[in-house]
Amino acid sequence: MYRMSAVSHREVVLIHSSDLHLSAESDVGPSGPFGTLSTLHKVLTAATVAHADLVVLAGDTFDHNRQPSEFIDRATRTMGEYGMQIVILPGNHDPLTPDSVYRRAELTAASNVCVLGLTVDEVAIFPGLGLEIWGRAHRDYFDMSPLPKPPARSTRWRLTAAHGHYVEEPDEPGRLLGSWLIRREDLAGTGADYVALGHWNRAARVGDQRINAYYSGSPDYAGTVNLVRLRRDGEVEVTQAPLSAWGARAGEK
Ligand SMILES: [Mn+2]
Repeated sequence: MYRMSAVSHREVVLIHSSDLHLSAESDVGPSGPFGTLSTLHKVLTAATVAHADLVVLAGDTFDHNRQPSEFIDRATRTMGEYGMQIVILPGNHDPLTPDSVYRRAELTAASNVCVLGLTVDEVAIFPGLGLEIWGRAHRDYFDMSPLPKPPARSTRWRLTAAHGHYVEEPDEPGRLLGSWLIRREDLAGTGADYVALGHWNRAARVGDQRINAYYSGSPDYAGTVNLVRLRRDGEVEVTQAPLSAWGARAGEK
């Protein structure tokens, strides 16, 4: 039985981003469709500015799993430098295959980085925040359901992370819908206080009024991250926060 501790009654601040598509290629030429390490710096600087307790990266943090070890090390080091809790959901570009970037990284050594499906099972629990994050990692490149039936909630706040494609009208006959589908009822079924979605480049709220389900969009495309306040009174406040310029923190490299 979970007992709420006094600390769980303070406001919890989250930054939600996704689809950074970090790739070593981008550091040696025009960045093209890929994110650079500066994208990661910008997201984590925005989290620092917002005094975020936690950062959720809802999939496709890396563009593909064939990153050189040196690049993975630099990204991992960057995540370690910022210090706040970072929860990563592997997406369809960076799934937990045997050669996954996450299996090759020294991520478990960085205590502030949690990879759903790897360093924990499907739920990461943060007792000090009265919060848990449930999410199903992509484990290969095949279709899967990003939002199956969730386990029972064990903390005051329940967040869900999912990487897939939201479809408003799923039953149109003959329409090709693609993979990793998320439907309105899947969102409502999570019963979460906030659903952090990834896979779309643009930021958007989806589903209906029963649930706070948002795509953050890719930071390079949207120019923003989602700032989520889990307020003491139980309300959930979602806004888009601009990316801060990389280097806003003194001495940042
Ligand atoms: Mn994706």
